Amino acid sequence: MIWDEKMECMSVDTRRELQLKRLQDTLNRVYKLVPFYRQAFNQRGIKPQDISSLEDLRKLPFTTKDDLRENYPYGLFAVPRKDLARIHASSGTTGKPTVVGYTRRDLETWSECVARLIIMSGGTAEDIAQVAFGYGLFTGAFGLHYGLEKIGAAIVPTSTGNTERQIMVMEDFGSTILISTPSYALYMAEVAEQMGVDTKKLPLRLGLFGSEGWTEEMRRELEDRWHITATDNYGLSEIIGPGVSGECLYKDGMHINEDHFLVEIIDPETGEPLPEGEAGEVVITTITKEALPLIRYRTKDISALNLKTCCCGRTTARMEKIKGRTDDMLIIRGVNVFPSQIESVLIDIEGVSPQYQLVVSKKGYLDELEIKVEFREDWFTGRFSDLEALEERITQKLESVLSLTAKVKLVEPKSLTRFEGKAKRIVDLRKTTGN
Ligand code: DLL
Repeated sequence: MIWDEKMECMSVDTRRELQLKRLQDTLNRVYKLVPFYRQAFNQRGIKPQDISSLEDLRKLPFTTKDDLRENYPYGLFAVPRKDLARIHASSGTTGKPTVVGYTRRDLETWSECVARLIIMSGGTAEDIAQVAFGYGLFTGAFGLHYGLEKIGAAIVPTSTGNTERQIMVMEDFGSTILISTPSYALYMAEVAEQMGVDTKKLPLRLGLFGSEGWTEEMRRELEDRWHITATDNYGLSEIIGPGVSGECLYKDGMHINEDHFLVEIIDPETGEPLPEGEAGEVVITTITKEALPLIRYRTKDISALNLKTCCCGRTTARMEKIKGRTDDMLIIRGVNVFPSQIESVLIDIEGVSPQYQLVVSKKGYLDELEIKVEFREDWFTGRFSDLEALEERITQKLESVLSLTAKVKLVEPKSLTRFEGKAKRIVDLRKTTGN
């Protein structure tokens, strides 16, 4: 099923006309209403009317997270306070959060965008959807909540945490959709197994996972453990929250809601746009947002575009699963590696569980990586030599697939920290180990 056939399946040319019109409207608004943008455009000698094609987008300046921080909390808003209907924020690991605002119409746009992605992953009005994202300033829970409401599904707003209770609710209420981060879904599966719940017997049939990176291997793991179909969806608070893009059941890239967001892929070093298929940094321009329109926002997420029409009939461009973030890339002895590449290798090795932690430290001038990974309980025979052999196998596989030299340390099942929201798999000791 398609939620908004007109917008999701329109011809590419018609969509481009609509996008250009909406882009021009947005530029006029920000130029008039947001001093930050007026100044940034003036500095480059650009007036909104100079943008006469979508290709002209590249003439516009980027917006970064630092710009939002420097204008904390409301400096980039384009509406008066009285027109705000909601304020959310993204937590951020240090300092102040990034504050984002919505008008009534923005909330309506948000619901529509999320409704589309729920329908495209196979959700229906008959479903009972358990929302195990944290309700609060985080956009994940409310965003999915509104989309579910829009399509008429029944919502079970469990929020995060109290995992045994989550499982009990899932079993007793008969949840058919689980909504969470992939890492929390994995933890929940472990707890369900511990509680003796047979996941095969549950009515759960669909998992809508997002908000953090996860690999195809992790998808397989979650689908096997829960006996569900798992789809990916992407978004970020600054742009709207969840609802920027999502997978249909072909699971071949995430359909972008292109009538609301223009997505470019750029070379993060030079800032130049990259052609279809090439991986680079995702840059997003909002073209319908009222409260917080953003021009060429640099997300730091790495993906590539696919402009071909999908087998599902939607004509919207798709973005590949996020490969990592520009600020998450590790450089270990000259080898560039994303945590997702390490995850792909680990999960595929027999005896290894998908629970891992990457510890980065500094020895002299070199970065060193230690990979702590749990072995599987059902694999371990009790022989120490088996553990040594497995460590050796992992080390070799990482070398042969990624040319990565890392110290591998197998740890006991359930010994690493579990996560209820976004997983924190990298422990960076470099700041504390000198140099
Ligand atoms: O995580 C919005 C969201 C909520 C998306 C629920 C999907 C589902 P923030 O907390 O602002 O917003 O974090 C945004 O999370 O820049 C990515 O680095 C990462 N991220 C979000 N979705 C995905 C995904 C929400 N599907 C940041 N795959 C983004 C990989 C993702 N990373």
